[in-house]
Amino acid sequence: TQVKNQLIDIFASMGFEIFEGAEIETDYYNFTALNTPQDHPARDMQDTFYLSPEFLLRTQTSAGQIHVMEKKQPPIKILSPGKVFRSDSDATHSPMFSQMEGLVVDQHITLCDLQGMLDQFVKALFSDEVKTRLRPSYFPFTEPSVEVDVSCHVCGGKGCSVCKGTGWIEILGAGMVHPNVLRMAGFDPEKCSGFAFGVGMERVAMLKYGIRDIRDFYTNDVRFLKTFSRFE
Ligand code: 2NM
Repeated sequence: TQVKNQLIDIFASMGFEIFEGAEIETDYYNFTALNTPQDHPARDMQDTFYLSPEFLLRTQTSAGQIHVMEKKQPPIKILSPGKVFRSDSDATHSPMFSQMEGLVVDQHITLCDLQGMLDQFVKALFSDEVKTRLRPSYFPFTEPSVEVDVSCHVCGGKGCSVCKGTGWIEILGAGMVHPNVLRMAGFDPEKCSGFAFGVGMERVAMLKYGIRDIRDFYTNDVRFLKTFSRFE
């Protein structure tokens, strides 16, 4: 909750509006409208909790952002925090976790806008000394897609156990909204463009506070919870 509130504060100060969608979505909004075709591995029953052939537990909060794009005209600048569900479980993966996705759609939005905003974001989250690095990646709903690293906030980039000697830590995924996604939402990709990003909130909390096991967030061990009590 503390990390969620901090993330909301940072993005609200940049002018993002909060939109929390529904946890139950349709296959169309969670996958098809996000340019994830029927035979894509992300649709596999092993990853997704289906409630029926049509309904499922959303695997990403962007499902709700499609509803916003269908109802609103650009400029759109929204932030979607909330629970998401994936059939995956170990020390760094939980079948229920919290994601926060951001979406900006307007005329003349570029990858530079994304990079500049991400720079501001990580400086506000960690410290003014922290840098970002974009690596090419793949998501069905963005083109180009990038993975975003931050310089290690523990060693300053020299290399330590937290960054496994590399000086960099992966923090989020992002990219330019795919023209197919814009088109399906009713926009003309010749007239507008957008960027989007998604960050795992538990992952951010684990990095900031050195938490090693994501399951600690849901076990309700009072000794763990008390570490974060602030009596505010
Ligand atoms: C990510 C990475 C890249 C994303 C895309 C959209 C939408 F709605 F515009 F299609 N929202 N969020 C997105 C893009 C999410 O998460 C790792």
